[in-house]
Amino acid sequence: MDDDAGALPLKEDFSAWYNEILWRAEIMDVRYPVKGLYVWYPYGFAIRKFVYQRLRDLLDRDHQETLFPLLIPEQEFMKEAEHIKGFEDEVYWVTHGGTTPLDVKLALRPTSETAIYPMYALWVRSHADLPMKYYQIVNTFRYETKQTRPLIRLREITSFKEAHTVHATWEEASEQVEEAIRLYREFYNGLCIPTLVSKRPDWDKFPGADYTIAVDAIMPNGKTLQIGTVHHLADHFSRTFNITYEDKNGEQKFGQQTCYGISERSIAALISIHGDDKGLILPPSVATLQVVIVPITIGKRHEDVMTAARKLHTELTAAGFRVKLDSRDMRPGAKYYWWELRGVPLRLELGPRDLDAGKVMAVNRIGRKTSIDLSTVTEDVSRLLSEITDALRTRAEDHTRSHLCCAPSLDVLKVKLDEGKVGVVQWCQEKRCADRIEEHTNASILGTDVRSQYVPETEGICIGCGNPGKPTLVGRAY
Ligand code: A5A
Repeated sequence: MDDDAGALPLKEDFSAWYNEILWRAEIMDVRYPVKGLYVWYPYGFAIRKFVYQRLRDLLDRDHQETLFPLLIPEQEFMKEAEHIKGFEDEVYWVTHGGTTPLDVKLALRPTSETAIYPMYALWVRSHADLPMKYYQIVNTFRYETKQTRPLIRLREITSFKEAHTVHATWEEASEQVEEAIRLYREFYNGLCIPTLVSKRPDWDKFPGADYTIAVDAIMPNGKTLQIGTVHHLADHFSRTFNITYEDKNGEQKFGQQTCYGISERSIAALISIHGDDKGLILPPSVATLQVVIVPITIGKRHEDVMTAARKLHTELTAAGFRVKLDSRDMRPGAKYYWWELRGVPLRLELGPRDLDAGKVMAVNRIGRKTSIDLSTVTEDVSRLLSEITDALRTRAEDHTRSHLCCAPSLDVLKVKLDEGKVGVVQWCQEKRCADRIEEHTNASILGTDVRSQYVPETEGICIGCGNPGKPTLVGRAY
């Protein structure tokens, strides 16, 4: 990478910072010549690998991974009326094989309900097959018309995790919705990303769903990013695709379904929430490298120091850490800068004086220095890495807490949103009032039934009409 590109924009100028960090830290290259399609650099792809491994580990507890085709025949795609309405403007169509027009147009999946459910109709037979919980991690295509942004709004979503479950009853499906929310919370807690969980208003639910619960994060500029959604599909798709099972009494019943998805927006949130003016800060759990060793070699002590550094590298690698020994011929200061930009949580500086004292200097990515004993280095590194995790989590929680603001009126809400806050207001659930709130503030109703430790359960009157309201999140969303 170009090392002479000048200083990184300050994180205060979030949009500029975000665009720069993506290429400087080698996460995404945005120069691919198709709008909304971006390329993963190996360094960024390694972050993706660790993030998605955590997601897989969580799902694999009681889901099974599978893989369905990318292409969906038009007649399947067009079966569920609400679903079509929601997606028809966003679908890419394959119309030719070579120069021959296809008899049946094929959709590039924008999501996979209509690819998966015709097969579920064949697979689900009896109550003994239920619950069925499968997921896949695939690319999906959406012809987005809002401004595209790397990792945030893509036309090819490269890392779309979608789970699709079938249950015997509506209640069991709704319990699965709760389970999926617990799972997503655990996932994001592992990434030190605080979440706001709420029920989307009816007009904003997934096309074809009974209801949608969304997970949002507050980005550094106060905008919200939807980083996951869980949908109760009831029997809307099972009726269309004829997914039936024989119950215990020998009767045919329609399955009750859920689906839930997460994309590389999880990585956009990870980068944005933790980074600082110097660059990325990666939580150790998903850091491409957790520790970098920088040898400080002067004159005739060069070999001594290098030998000790190699030994340290071997020892930490054997203990299971992701470690790099940076032995490039560069000034130590330039190496510090390089690895700070790339978010490595812990740097070990080893010089002749440290070596003589049996020590190594540990500097964490948030600026804390401690001299640790070479004899206890694995325990100390492990402790220092968990300290960073705790510090990142606390910092992100403080950010979330300080960006949530109760607003007792439309005018106060507008002021708070303009200051980059997310509003907690009372709303009566009527569309009429929602329109008023959204128009007055140029923001969106994110959801009600807010489940968040950061949002108190208050009662009050709707800021639109004065009738009884429910706590509701209002934000400027990506
Ligand atoms: N089948 C269900 C799971 C589904 O498609 N749900 S969804 O449309 O809400 O998408 C799931 C998640 O993918 C969203 O919550 C959002 O975090 C992410 N997502 C949606 N469109 C995206 C896009 N164009 N670019 C990046 N991520 C996107």
